[in-house]
Amino acid sequence: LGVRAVLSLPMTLGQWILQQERQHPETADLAPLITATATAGKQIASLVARAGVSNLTGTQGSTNVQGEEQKKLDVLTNEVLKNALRSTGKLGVLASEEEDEPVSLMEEAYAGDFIAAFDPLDGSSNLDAAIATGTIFGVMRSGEQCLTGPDDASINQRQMQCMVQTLQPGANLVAAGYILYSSSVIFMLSIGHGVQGFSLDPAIGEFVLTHPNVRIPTRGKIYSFNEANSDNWDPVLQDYIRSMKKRGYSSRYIGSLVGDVHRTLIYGGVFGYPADKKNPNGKLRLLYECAPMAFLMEQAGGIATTGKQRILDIVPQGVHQREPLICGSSADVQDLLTMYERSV
Ligand code: AFP
Ligand code: FBP
Repeated sequence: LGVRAVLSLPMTLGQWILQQERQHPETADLAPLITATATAGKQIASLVARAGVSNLTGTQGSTNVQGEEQKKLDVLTNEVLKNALRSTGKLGVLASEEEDEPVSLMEEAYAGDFIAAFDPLDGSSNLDAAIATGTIFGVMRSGEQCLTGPDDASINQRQMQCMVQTLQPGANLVAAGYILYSSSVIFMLSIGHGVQGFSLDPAIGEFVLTHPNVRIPTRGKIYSFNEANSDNWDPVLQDYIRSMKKRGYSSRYIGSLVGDVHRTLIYGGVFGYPADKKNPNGKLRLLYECAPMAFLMEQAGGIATTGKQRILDIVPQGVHQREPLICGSSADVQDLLTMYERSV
């Protein structure tokens, strides 16, 4: 490469973080968490790419608290991400799809007051067929009382306070994103100032800024729902999808949230995992699936709703609570919201 070509290479994630520290000093303390997430993402990308070779496909023989069979890589990637995040010294509590309860780090000397919620390997049921998977995460701040409870407060009381603080609405997120493991490894991130996308450059082993200031198209041409559930949807949603078909929309559905949301962010359109008669709250988990995706969607100019309520306004009652999610291009999602308004 000539000197000019080298100088025109995209900015690395590390350089971008330094730039953000100057432009938005209030976000500076997020830097270790973002760096640790990116490092864990590289490790997970390598594990996913080598899953077949390293005998890491298949199940672990255990189930998570939601009764789902855990894949070997669900368990392994949970450890990778947990270790990376706790080593920053910035976390007070972490909540994961693969942990029954939030894990308090307050007893550790090296802990901070951020809360992270994540799904280490979303879409893992696709893994054995080498289909796209992803990591999803959200970061919130905890209140000061987590660290500085009354002098006579026992460590258990403080831990309990921290657990309760995990149950914050998505509107309180200070950072959220996902890492997509597909034909490229892509890290989509927002720290509340738009959405930036970084691709892993295998030549240098770094994430580089390939999608600056992502804006979702106002309208797309694709809808993405599991139509096998459509007989159990409400009539308004059934009408909405019928109207999309009439208007020439195409259907795309991977069954891997990160892949389906990423395509929706880039091409526009609408992704949904709605409520249905069998699953009145849909399937996706609020804290570590719906809320981070909703944060990214809104930061990119899109909408994320249950159909009745803005996702980011929902105050979780439980760590693994499920909510319907419909998100994507503002005009496409607004069409559905208008149909719901007219139906009452
Ligand atoms: P797995 O992690 O078990 O593969 O579940 C993935 C997921 O939670 C999400 O990524 C998909 O959007 C959704 O499930 C797909 O669910 P259906 O199979 O019901 O369409
Ligand atoms: P592209 O290469 O244009 O994406 O087309 C892909 C394809 O030929 C097949 O890989 C795929 O199964 C099919 O088109 C999808 O077609 P449709 O858009 O009609 O669902």
